[in-house]
Amino acid sequence: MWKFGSFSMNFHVSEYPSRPSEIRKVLPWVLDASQTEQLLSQGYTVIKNVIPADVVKKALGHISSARKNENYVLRNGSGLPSFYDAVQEADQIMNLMTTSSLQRLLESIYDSEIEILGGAGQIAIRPVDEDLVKRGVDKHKRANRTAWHVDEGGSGKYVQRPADFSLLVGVALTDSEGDVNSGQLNVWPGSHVKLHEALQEHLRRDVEGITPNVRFTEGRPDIGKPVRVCVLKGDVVLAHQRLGHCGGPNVVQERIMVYFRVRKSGHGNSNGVRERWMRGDGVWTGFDGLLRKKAELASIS
Ligand SMILES: O=C(O)CCC(=O)C(=O)O
Repeated sequence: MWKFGSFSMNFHVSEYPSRPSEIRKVLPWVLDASQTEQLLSQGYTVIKNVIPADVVKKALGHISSARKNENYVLRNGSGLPSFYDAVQEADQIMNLMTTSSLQRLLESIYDSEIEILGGAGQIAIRPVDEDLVKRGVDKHKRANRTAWHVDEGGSGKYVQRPADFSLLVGVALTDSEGDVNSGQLNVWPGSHVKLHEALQEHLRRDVEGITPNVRFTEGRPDIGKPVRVCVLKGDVVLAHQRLGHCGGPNVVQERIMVYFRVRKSGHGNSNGVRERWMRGDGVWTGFDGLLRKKAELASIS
């Protein structure tokens, strides 16, 4: 019994924690076996419920104010908003990474400190495509087999800079579930390996380094059928930089994601991941924590 003045209280103290399921709830910064396997083999995975609801709410409030104040420009072609740097670098956006367990989860994947390109998250809004709705297209139709892209390095050239980051990290601020097109990120499972090899082959053939860039924009190969990545607000999707992906059509309700482009600390150094990828090292070069987890899983199976 603990006493203070006239106030007294009983404390019950367990000898040791007895509910293992609670442990997973407070340790969400470690990928489980199936997430590890999916990330390695398919190039992407989803982690449920990573970002606390109040952090999501503050980010949404910040985005809503930025829209009211027109702190963005409309991108040529798509007409989608590109927010000013100050909006995307703001605490309400960066807190998605730093005040959740996300940063620690990423550090555990690389077994290293991480860097976030631009020190910012890209606010990606996909409104309902009213034209598609009016045309009454098949709401379930998958994206075209060659509609994918991979994100470029800072200069837009893979020849000198094969990629400035290694993981695309998408934080869902709205729900987009099910097999109806609701603006989900579309990904081509397994394409990270094929596209890494295709890029290496292209670079090997281009011995004089005269190709101005290797963007895979023209004549993109058919890399199969995409899948829609279904998420609820607060969930996170991780996708390897080489994974073919695209923003999917939306016939449901406005979809908002924040994308961080993340790399292992030292990625751009002379012997960093970027240079090792250039030399032909494998697509998981630098993902030391993930590779260790893979070895651990292999040793117990
Ligand atoms: O989900 C989206 O809005 C598109 C994401 C994408 O393709 C990208 O950021 O490269």
